[in-house]
Amino acid sequence: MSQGRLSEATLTTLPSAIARPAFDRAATRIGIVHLGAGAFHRAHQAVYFDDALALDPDWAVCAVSLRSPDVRDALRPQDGLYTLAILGQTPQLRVIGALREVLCARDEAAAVLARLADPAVRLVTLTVTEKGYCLAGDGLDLSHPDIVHDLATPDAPVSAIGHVVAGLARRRAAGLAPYTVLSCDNLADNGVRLRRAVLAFAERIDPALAAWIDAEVAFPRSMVDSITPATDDALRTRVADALGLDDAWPVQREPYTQWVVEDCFCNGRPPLDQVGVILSDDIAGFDRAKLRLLNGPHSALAYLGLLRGIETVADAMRHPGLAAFVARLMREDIAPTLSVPAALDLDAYIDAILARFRNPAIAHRLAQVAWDGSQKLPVRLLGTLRDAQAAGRSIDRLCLPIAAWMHFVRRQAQAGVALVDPMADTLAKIGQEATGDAQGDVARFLALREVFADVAEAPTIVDAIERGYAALYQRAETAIESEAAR
Ligand code: CS2
Repeated sequence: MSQGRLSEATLTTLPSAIARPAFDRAATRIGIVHLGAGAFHRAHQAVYFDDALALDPDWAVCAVSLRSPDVRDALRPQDGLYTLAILGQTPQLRVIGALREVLCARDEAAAVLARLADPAVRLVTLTVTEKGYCLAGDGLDLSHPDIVHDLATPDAPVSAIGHVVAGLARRRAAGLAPYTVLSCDNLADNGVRLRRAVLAFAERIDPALAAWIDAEVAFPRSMVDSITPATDDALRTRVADALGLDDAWPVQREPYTQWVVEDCFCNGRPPLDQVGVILSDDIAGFDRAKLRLLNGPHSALAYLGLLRGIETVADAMRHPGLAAFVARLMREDIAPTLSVPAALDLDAYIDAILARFRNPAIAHRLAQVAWDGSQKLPVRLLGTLRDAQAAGRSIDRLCLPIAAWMHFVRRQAQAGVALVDPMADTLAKIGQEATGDAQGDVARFLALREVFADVAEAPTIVDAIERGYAALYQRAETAIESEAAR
């Protein structure tokens, strides 16, 4: 890389085809702290905030990584600027200017806490992934090491929950209004769960603070959607060529993007309704439909596709057996479990998701979707499975991706490949001990109550997973195709 670097100073040299911030960055104020400065935030919420800043300068973003300094180190020399590649039929590049500050909490703790206590900050948003909420079942996992740490030293938090509470405690002590806390992660009822976790934490360090949070702080629910493959060298090169400048960490996503937010904020909000966000009083139907119909099938494609040696979502959709399987899974097994808002046309929604999965312009790695299976399966597939079983419908197709996850874990463990999963050590042990005997192997996985809860107590489900596991063990191809054709 020998050319110049993207920054405020080089912004004016960009070719005219590259869109750039439509507002005066210097005139903006930081009004949002975002926890979890990963690619999804930068390709999704930050883009809506970038649009909103053209209408109201009060909502620039301070993006915080809780642990890794990588985003801070990449973006600070670029004054927070980075490129978004929107990859559809006609690719588009756009430089995003919404991030005015990028911090790493691990080594800039005081700056993060000061920002959370800044009266100009009125909104805290989060993308910390499922595991970042430190939940066990429906509530806060009080035995989680990060929570144990933060309860012992609430002024020096490491977890997202600890940060949210530490900031609120400072504001209350200073007589300031609180901020709204907005979860943007793929969890059903994300705001409700976050609120419960925050209150449980606050209750243990200061019941009066908990009562204040309970009365004053809003935790809207939200549904976020845009397929965002991890940044790779191909993207870095494409961006550098088009900009004539290096960008240490561009991000990419598909053209489709959706954000539905419950309209309850306790301290003002950006003009989200004017930049394409759907504000609604009842978003429960939207988030369930998205989790079950997009994320569930995504995970199914990941585990079944990886067993077949396929690398990307689009390639999995080119495999006739897998494509047919996933379409039937969506239409016949998942859709009937949903009660959706009148505004949502389920057939059209399913067609659109299948078309998005087929998008040949993005290389979305199945291995990326496969991360954190222990956290994703419960919210994406197990609820559907329980509902289908309770309604007396067939559950065989729904059990096949679950069996495929077990095989995926077994294969990685036996090949000595580390899993990306907060339960990696436990899973590796189960995977190594697996012998191929369906009953024994499946029983060891189902004993993970944190993942499967009461599923192991439903004999028909156990039986269907065992049959799926045995069929996949013998021949993945035949198992997928016969389920697709049933
Ligand atoms: C994917 C999601 O990686 C995954 O697990 O299922 O990140 C998915 O691409 C997004 O939720 C789409 O909105």
